[in-house]
Amino acid sequence: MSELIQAVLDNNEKTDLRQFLRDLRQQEQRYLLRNEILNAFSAYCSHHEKPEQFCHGSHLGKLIAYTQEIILDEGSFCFIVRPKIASQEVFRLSEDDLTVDVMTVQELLDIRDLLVNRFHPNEGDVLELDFQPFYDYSPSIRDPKNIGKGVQFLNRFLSSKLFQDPQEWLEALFKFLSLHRHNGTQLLINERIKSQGELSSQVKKALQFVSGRPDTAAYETFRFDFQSMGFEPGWGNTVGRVKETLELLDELVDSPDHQTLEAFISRIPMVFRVVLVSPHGWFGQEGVLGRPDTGGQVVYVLDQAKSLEKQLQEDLCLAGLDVTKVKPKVIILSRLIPNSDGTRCNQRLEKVHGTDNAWILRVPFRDFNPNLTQSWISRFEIWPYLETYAIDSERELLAEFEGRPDLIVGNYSDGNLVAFLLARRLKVTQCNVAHALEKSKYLFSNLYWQDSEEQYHFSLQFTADLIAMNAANFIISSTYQEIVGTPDSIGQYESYKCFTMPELYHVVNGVELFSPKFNVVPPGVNEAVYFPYTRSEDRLPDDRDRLEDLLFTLDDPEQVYGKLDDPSKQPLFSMARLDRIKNLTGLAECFGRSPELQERCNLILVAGKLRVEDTADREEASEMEKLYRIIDEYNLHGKIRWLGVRLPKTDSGEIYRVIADHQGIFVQPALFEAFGLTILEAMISGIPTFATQFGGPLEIIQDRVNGFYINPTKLDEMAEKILEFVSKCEQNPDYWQEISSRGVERVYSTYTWRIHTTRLLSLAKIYGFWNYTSQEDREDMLRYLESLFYLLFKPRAKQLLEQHMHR
Ligand code: UDP
Ligand code: LCN
Repeated sequence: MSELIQAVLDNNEKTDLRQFLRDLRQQEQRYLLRNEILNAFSAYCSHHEKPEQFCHGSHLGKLIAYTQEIILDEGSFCFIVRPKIASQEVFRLSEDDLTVDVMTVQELLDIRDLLVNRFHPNEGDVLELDFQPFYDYSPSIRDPKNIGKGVQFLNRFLSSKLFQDPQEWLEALFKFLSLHRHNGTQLLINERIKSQGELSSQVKKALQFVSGRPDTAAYETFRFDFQSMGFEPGWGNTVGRVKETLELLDELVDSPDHQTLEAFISRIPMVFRVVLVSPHGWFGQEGVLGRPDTGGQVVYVLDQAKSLEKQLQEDLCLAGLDVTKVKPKVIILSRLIPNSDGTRCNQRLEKVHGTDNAWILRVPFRDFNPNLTQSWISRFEIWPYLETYAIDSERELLAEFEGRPDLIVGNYSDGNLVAFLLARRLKVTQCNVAHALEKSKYLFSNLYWQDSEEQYHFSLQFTADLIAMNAANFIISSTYQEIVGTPDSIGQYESYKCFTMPELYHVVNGVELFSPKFNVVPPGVNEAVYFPYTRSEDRLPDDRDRLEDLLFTLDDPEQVYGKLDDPSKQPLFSMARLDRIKNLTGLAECFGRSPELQERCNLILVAGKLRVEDTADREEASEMEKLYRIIDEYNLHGKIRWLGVRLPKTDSGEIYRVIADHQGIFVQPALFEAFGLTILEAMISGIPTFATQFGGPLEIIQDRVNGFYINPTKLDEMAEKILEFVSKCEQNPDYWQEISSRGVERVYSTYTWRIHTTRLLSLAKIYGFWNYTSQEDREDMLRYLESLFYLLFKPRAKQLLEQHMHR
């Protein structure tokens, strides 16, 4: 990048640069973000009548395109440039003579502090957090396009180790295989095989033994012969399967390669008991969705639990274990809320519908202040309760499982912190799922953290995030951009790389984005509930009629606000919680500003609640007020229906299909959406979907192929794009159908729970093996993280608890 700035200076563009900087000085703003920089540059180009070629093709144009931030300091400008994904360069450009100096991360963080008047050099340095040295022990990916494909990389790395140093690595593999037991029963190999050398020769013998038998013969028929050779259950349920597994091991010993390694490790029966940690919010199977803090994460975890149990049963059965005896178990660990507001959140144990052995286990927060801890607590406030919650949960989990779990998956910042505490105590593989990292959701949340601390407590949340993401053995993200963003915008994890929490700490290296711990494993959608509207044989006509009435005609002020003048117009539909970021109000405004759209469509919103007095959540209340204001301001009466209902699961599936029956359109207008399950639900139901271009939808949808992107910050452009579709459908009646079918195809081919859990279990096993072989290398990082937990997080959490005690 220094070459690019050099090129600007060397190529007669100096005057433009100087003039552009002078224009920036005229502005009041001292901190410009990418959008503002692009707008300022485009204003510069038009003001000076610059040709198009200059705006985008000049060296200056390119430099501007890569610049994420500009900070105006006294006498100089600080440019934060992102020349490629996951990399950042910072330099200072002096105003007088345009000299360029590269800045260190420390200087950058200081200047950010200075900008908000929180820089105090005379009081000594602020605490600096740097996790990089711990990653120096482990292998790292080189090419940013391979970020998020950690396991492929790790398999290559491990298989090359097996190749280069077979003695050490085969010995490790042998010891690892000898470890596996379930409920006291030895699996895979017994004490008759005493070394790696013996294992290799016994594998060849066993292969000879099975090779004369029919592939379909059951494992039980030769179990005892196998045992006398040193082999225990776990190799396969039939001769064919046992043969394949032994061949994989034989090949791994002789000529290791990454595919064989992955295939072999993925077959080892080493996961029987899984914990999915999701403490905050209302976690239940009915009547919880659409409440504050309870959205996609609950849907995700419940569906994942069901699919995991099924996959575990299938895998263990294929491995030759008797699943009626070796019953895999999945526990969703959540919070017990005594004042449960009509939900089952006050029940300790609840079976997950449609499973044999998946449960919701609810553990209460300790009763520090019954006024608070007996009821729902916002995810922003729960930090003080998590350590004791982890201690209590450990006891309950050990009792429920009658042993330790094999895998702990954390969800969201709080669940990941609890997963860290549990995994550390129980010595179990830890996996993290972020769902949404708040840091990038709230603009300047770190720089101005002190101003919003009372409401959001980001100092606790971001510290918890840093601890948990660094501690995790592996992280699954729903999209690539969740990790490292796009060429234009930084990723959610990337935003933890380097940032300041003024007067608290500076993070100079918050997480290694090139670490193989990152893996993209998107979620799926519950195919029993959400399926194409064309599958009429699976739809209940009564439900359809009832929901049709609810959506378009029912006159019940308790549930619905608004009556449609013409219910036959094409419905624009959206369903979300009334969070500011979900931006349902933006969609209403977009609709309000477009008379053409109002002429051709109705707007139908499912948004949980109708009345401000029914919510304790500040954001929800203010969004409701805003929505009422917009309806009045644009006089949308007769054109909009706002359903204040929380739909049971089956209804939420059918509601999308009814919208599809009406050739409707689904719009997801969020200002940012980490992933967006409603998009999968709408697409699989067959509704052409318009979704925000900020976040996960950018990867789910391929624009104009199986859906459309919208920019929710440009309301008129958004209305135009929807109108263009509506007009195209009017001209070509097949167009709606084409997009509808391609949306359905997209979900079935790429976003199913089966793909997700197969991948997740394979990762759990490979990272379990990697964890086993690299445990010592991780210990110093874990000790550092523990120090942060006890010395930084815990005292702050205690302060918050004291505040709570006085409420
Ligand atoms: N949902 C619902 N009723 C509502 C609002 C949302 O059933 O009133 C469901 C919706 O069908 C989806 C989930 O909640 O399954 C929302 O997930 P998404 O990932 O779209 O967003 P999140 O709420 O997690 O931010
Ligand atoms: C949280 C979000 O904000 C959504 O974008 C995701 O779809 C959901 O969690 C499930 O991961």
